[in-house]
Amino acid sequence: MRNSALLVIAVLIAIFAVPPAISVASATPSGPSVAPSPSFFVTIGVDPGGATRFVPATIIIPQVNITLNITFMNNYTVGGGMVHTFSIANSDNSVTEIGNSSTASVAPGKNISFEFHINSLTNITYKGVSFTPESSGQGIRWFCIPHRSAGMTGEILLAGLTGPTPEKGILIRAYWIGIIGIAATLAWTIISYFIIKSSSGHFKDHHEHVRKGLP
Ligand SMILES: [Cu+2]
Repeated sequence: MRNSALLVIAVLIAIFAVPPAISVASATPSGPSVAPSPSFFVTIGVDPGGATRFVPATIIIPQVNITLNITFMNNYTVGGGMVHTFSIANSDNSVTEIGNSSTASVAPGKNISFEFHINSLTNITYKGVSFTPESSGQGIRWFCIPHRSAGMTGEILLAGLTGPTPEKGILIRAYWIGIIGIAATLAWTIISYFIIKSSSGHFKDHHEHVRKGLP
């Protein structure tokens, strides 16, 4: 009887102790979104074949309220290369807020680094000035001033808006599969214990056998 009491206690401990451990593990991926204001570093180059386009032409940020630090490398120098800019316009296209200075024109073989804060996809802060950036439809448009008409553009997208995030579904599914698996195992252990205990006379006399030195 003392054994079965111990078993019940062990089962109860297992049921109540294991789920929190799993939920802590499954909650971990949501940690970064709790972080106040992280920085995100990206390097953008130009087409290695000399075409007027950015490579890559898409920046996917993991969240808004993030400082985006961009290094733009004008890494095509064949035949003297071309001068490019990395620019973001105000939403009414009247003012080019980022890149509207001589230092934003990047000569072949040179690169520039700058950063701005993305408060939301419709509000960014650059050098202390907040404005609504030109939209690309889903995100923020950036472009090269001399080659915009030739299609030298790019966009900043928010990860959650560009497609489904299957990771979360898998985690929740795995969590429930784990819980059901643990519960089934425990149930089967308890059932087996009582089936064996009630159907076997041998086990009832086990202590007596041990005392007599029998197997
Ligand atoms: Cu250009």
